[in-house]
Amino acid sequence: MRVITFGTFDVFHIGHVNILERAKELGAYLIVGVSSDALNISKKGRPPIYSQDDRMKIVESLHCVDEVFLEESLELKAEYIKRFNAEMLVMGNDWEGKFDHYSNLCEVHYFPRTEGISTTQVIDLVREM
Ligand code: C2G
Repeated sequence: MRVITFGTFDVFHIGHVNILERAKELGAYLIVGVSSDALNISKKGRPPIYSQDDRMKIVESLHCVDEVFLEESLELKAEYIKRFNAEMLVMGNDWEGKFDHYSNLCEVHYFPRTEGISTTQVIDLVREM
C-alpha cells in the first residue's frame, strides 16, 4: 500500500516522528509532501524556521520515509495523490474531516496528534529562555 502525507515539519519534533512512523505502519511505502517556504508564508504569515531544503532533507533522512517532494499548494492534493499513485492519505486529527473529499481517490485516515508538543510551543519555549 502506498501512503501519502503532508506537512511543514518545521523544527522537527517527536509528534512528526510519531505520525510518520504510524503512516508507514499502514503501508509499505511512505511518500511525504513537505510544504514549501512560500506556502508557509501564505498560510501562516511567516517563513518557517528551517528552509524547505533543510526540512526536506531531515524528513528524507528518516528510515520510515521512502520518498519526499515539495508541496507547493494546498489545493494540489488530488494531483499529488494521482501523481504518486497513493492509495491512502494520512494526516493528524487537527485536520479531521478536512480531507474527506479525497476519499473518491484514496482512503483517508486521521491519527490522533501527539499531545503536548508543537512547533509553535517549541518556538515560544526557546524565546522565553
Ligand atoms: N502532528 C502530530 N502531532 C503534533 C504535531 C503535528 O501528529 N504534536 C502532525 C500533524 O497533524 C500533521 C503532521 O504532523 O499531520 C505535520 O504537522 P505540521 O508540520 O504542523 O504540518 P501543517 O503545518 O499542519 O501542514 O497540506 C497540509 C499541510 O502541509 C499540513
